[in-house]
Amino acid sequence: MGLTITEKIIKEHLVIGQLDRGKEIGLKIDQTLTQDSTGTMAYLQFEALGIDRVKTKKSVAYIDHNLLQTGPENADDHLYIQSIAKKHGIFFSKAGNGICHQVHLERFGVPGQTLLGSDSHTPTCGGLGMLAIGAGGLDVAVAMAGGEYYITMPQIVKVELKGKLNPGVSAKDIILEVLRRYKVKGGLNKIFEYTGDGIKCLTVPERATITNMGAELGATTSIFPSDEETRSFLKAQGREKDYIRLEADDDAYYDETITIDLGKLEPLVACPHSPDNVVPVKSLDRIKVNQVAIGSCTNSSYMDLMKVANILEGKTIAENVSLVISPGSKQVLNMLAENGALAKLISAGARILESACGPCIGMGQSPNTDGVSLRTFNRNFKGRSGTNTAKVYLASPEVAAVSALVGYITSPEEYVKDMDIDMPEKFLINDNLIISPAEEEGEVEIIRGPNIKPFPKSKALEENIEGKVLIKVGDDITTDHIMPSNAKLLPYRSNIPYLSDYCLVPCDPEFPKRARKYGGGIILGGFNYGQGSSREHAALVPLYLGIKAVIAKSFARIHKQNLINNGILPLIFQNEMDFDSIDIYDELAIENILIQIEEDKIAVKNITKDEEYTLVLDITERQRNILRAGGLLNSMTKQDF
Ligand code: MIC
Ligand code: SF4
Repeated sequence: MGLTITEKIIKEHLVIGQLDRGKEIGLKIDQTLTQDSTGTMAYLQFEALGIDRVKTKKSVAYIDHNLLQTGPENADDHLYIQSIAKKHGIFFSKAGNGICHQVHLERFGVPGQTLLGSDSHTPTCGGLGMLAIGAGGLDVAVAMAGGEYYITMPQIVKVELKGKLNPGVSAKDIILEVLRRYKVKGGLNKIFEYTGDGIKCLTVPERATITNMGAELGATTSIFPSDEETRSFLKAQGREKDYIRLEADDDAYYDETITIDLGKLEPLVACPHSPDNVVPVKSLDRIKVNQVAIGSCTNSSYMDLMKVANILEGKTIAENVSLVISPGSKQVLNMLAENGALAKLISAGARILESACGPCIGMGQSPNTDGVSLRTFNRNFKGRSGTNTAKVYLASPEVAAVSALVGYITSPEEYVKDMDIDMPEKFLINDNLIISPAEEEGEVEIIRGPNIKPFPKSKALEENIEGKVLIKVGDDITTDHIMPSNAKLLPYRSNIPYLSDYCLVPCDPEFPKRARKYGGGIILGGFNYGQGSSREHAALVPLYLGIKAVIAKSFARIHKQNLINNGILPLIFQNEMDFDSIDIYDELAIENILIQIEEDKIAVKNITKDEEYTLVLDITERQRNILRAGGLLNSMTKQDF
């Protein structure tokens, strides 16, 4: 039988295991990326591994998230990352060069290779045929040190795109349609492979919009073939030598197939507060917008912003709207500046922000109280914008630009007839903000600011686990709930003690105090606990607060691994109804865990209620060993590399 694109890449990179669906496999990683909000921690962990030079083909450290400098913390952390990069063989993309995923797509991604990034939107590079996966910082540190990365051999979903998009309908609507069908939990342990005649009309940046936001499905990743479109993109980026052709065999086996008729698709919007809450724009009833934000790693490419410039040309944004635009990279901003499109944006009333994540992660531009913000981003979780009462809608750049003019969320078809923006034959290439590593590691001194505090280390698994249930939360709790991020907190990503005062506060402001009072305990969660970001802080901070186990109905992929890497047990209910029997403050006990961990089933006693439940520890032998040792770092020795 033939192979899918995913299987072809996995076969080439398989170090451990086989192409058997559902079984654990270890992959060799060719490239890594980090960004500054997860990077400081990832490099502290890399240092703890004691490796001199990275062993990957290419590793890049980006500065793109923590760019508001309201105190010295962010600038200090950036200097730390820059010096680490120089010393250990990592390319360094300075602040101002752009969002990691956009820049990686433009300058580094290679079809057929593997990429591991300490950011959940790493799958962006799937748009050019790369197997690109998001992970916790420690997993990325291990990959930089030459260790393999483990995933469950996923099921492969074929997404067949047919026909051609109508004017005003774009790549964003394709991924919103997939989210409408699969929801935020539907992609767990799946890879979405795009194919069909419809992909021919999608440029690489448009494909990247789709693979980027595939992260919201909870999928392992998403991928497109590498074809003539990919070749033209790489050629226009001066990198044609990186091109290889890569497509699925005709007789490849897929676990599921879905078809999307592009001609029938209409402009869609994800309503508050989840990216899968998708409806047609036309079904909304004149929703007045206060803010329109265009940018983020999903929709800030040259073509996206050229469309926006064309829509805004010669017009003025509505009186009630604040329009902010953050171009994805220096390349994009530079090209818009040179061809005059930037002037069109400015003249229409746009507020131009630097090339960075910005409002997407609450780094400024929080909407007004109860405000409606329409964004081209990928996440609209409650509070993520920095305003708890804000209502955030997600849509394409076309919808955003037209709505900024009209003042209401508006379907763009009639405003954007014949607006095909061609991909340039040559992008403007100037890599002067990418700093190469030093030839010799000895030459470089590491700069450590006072904000960098040691990270917590877990201890080997104890005989018995006892603790109170410190919080009970519902379904789809995101890492933004567990470890919120905003302009005030992001500067402390290298300071776990400081962050610990904010853990799970959006769910219950008393949680950190309670965790301290009882010297730690247990978290109780619903389905899809830990969805969203890859931030390891959502495990490191609970570890610091003494959390020994999280019991949930199910876990999101990256967060589950982050818990294991930090020695916290991720347990699921065998019988979901047991969730209802347990209350906050109940005292739970798991006895003889060192013996119980040999099996999948774990018995837990509710001492308060005198009940017993069966929990499931759905992990591999390798993960069991990590838990026994008290986390990944404890379980590794130099021989592992
Ligand atoms: C996000 O979009 O939530 C982030 C900020 O990029 C995170 C990484 C982080 O928390 O630092 C992600 O998606 O992994
Ligand atoms: Fe940055 Fe937003 Fe993309 Fe995360 S989702 S990498 S915060 S632009």
